Amino acid sequence: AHKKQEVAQRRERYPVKLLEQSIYFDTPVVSLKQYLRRPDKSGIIAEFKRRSPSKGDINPYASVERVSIGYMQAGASALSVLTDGEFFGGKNADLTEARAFNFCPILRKDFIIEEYQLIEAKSIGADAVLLIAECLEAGQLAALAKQAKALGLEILMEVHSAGQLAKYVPEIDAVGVNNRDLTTFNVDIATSLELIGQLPEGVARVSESGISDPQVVAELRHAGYEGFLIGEHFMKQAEPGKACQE
Ligand code: IGP
Repeated sequence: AHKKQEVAQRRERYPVKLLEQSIYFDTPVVSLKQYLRRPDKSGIIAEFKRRSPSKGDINPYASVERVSIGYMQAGASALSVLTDGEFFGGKNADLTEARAFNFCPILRKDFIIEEYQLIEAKSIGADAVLLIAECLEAGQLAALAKQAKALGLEILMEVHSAGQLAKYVPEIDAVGVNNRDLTTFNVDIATSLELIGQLPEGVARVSESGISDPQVVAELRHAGYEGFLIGEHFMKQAEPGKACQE
C-alpha cells in the first residue's frame, strides 16, 4: 500500500511525458542474460544497498560511484541497484549515477507493481527490472512482463518456492531463486539447490541472497546457476569492490 502511494506521488511530480524525454529512452539495453553467459565474467550481480529491513544500516554513506566502479573492476557481470527508499535507503538517482559511470547491465531492484515504475526504470537508465512473484498476481505479473518487454527492458522474475514458478511467462529472461524468505528473512542456499531442476528452459538462472562464500558460488554454479546476486556481503566491507574481487 505504501508503494502505491509513493508511486502515485512521483507520477504527479514526474508525469510519463516527462520521463519519456530521458536520453535513456533512445539507448538500447545492455543484456543481463548475455552478460551472465560471458566467459570472461564471474556471473556475479553485485548489489548496491545502504540498508535492508533484515540488517538495518549496512553502509549508510556508501558512494554509488566508488562502489559500482569497484564492482566492475573486480569482474562483476552486472550491477543491481536498490531504488526503494523506505526499506533500503535507495533512490532513482542512485541508479542513474551507476549508469553514468558503467557500461554493464544494471538491474533496478524495487517492488514493482505498476507500469509507471517500468517507464521510470527505462528513464533512469536501467537495463532490467525485478518482478517478484510473491508480490504479484499471475495476471499482473504477465501484464508487467509484456509492458517491460515493450519498453525493451529485460526481466528477472524472482521466486522463493516451486509453486510461484506457475507465474512464469515467456517474456521472462532470467529467473532468480531467492534464498531469503521475505516473511521470516531466513536464508537457506538449499532453496536454490532444490529448485534448480524445476526452472524453465532457456532462462538465465540466478541464485539470490545470503551468498558470502566463493565455495558456495562454486557449488551453485555446479548445480547449474549462471548468476549470483550478492549484496550484503560486499556492502558491509569498507571497500565493497575489493570484497567482490575475492
Ligand atoms: C541480495 P544479500 O543477502 O546478498 O544482501 O541479497 C539480494 O538478493 C536481496 O537484496 C534481494 C532483494 C529482493 C531486495 C533479493 N530479492 C527483493 C529487495 C527486494
